[in-house]
Amino acid sequence: KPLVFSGVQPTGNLHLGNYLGAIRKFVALQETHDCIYCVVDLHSLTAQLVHDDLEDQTRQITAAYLAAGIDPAKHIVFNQSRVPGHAELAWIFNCVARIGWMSRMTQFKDKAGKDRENASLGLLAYPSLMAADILLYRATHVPVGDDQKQHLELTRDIAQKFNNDFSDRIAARNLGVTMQVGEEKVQGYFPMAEPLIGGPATRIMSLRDGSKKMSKSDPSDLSRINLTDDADTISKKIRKAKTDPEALPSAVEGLEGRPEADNLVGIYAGLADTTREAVLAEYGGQQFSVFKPALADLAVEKLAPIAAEMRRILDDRAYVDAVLRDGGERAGKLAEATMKDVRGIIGLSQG
Ligand code: AQP
Repeated sequence: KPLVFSGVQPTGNLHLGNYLGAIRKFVALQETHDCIYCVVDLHSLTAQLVHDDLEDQTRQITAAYLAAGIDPAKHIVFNQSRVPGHAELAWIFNCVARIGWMSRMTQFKDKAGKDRENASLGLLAYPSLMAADILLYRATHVPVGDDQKQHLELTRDIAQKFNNDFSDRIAARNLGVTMQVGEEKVQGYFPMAEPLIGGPATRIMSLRDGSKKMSKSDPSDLSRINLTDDADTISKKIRKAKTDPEALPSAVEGLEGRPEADNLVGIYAGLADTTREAVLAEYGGQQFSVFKPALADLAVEKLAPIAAEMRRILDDRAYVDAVLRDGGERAGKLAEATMKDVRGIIGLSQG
């Protein structure tokens, strides 16, 4: 089976964007793939070093994975810092990647803002750690939201440079696998991991501003629906969501130039597991005064059971910790096999 890896940072309340863009896809992929789902706690240090409750946030994300339907017995669920190979491989990738590659990343530019000199070095190197997360397991498929597409391209660049720079040593140790890169068949140690970005909800936008991504770090809580919001809060946030005065169009082309309307239709389609076309076939011509309550009902119907299950799981902290410990042990074995190969390929003395 192809191997899937993905992760979520323990940096605050999970929101509908994280759920529709990532976690719901994680759940679906379990049927057809071997999956490793990580709570990337080392990544969360890049933007904020000191957290009051990093362990609890890590448990929260773990509970969300489990409540959404990820099976930790069939697949692997763990937190990144338990497996030292992530940091070790990231260091090696820091020496493979070029500073220019990193400083061109839009996420770095957005998060570092104007005061780049004061951003952490970790924020600049974030994509290198992400490449290490994926390639430590030689994962081939990575379900993510659209915002991570550029980082996945960089992961492929890092894999390709490593494969090229060490091609003779990989071949000498017989560690290469043949893979298709574009038109060409090439040999390499690390696979060219593919992003899995698809469906109607790859980039959920803020409810207050259709040009900004829904984000954990937006200061306005009204901008996002948190997975833990209760029914009244969800309804209120959807009622207050920014829209334009027009009725919904009857075809998707009519959503062009209407980012807020497009976003709400996309959210409905994502939650109902259908397409924008199907949503507009039902609601085209209707006012937001009709569509918004229907969307709120759907969001509550889909999210309330997950929130309730998260609360139930979080009541048993020992269970959540045991899931992470067990997942960490299993991930650690896979990671160590890769690191042994990598140390050998590079020539790091292990004798
Ligand atoms: N708005 C979104 N729409 C669709 N997918 C999204 N993701 C995040 N926001 C959206 C996807 O969720 C996964 C986990 O994200 P993360 O927590 O690792 O990092 P992030 O992208 O930085 O999340 P946030 O919420 O936007 O946090 P901040 O505020 O810190 O920037 C990823 O697959 C991501 O694509």
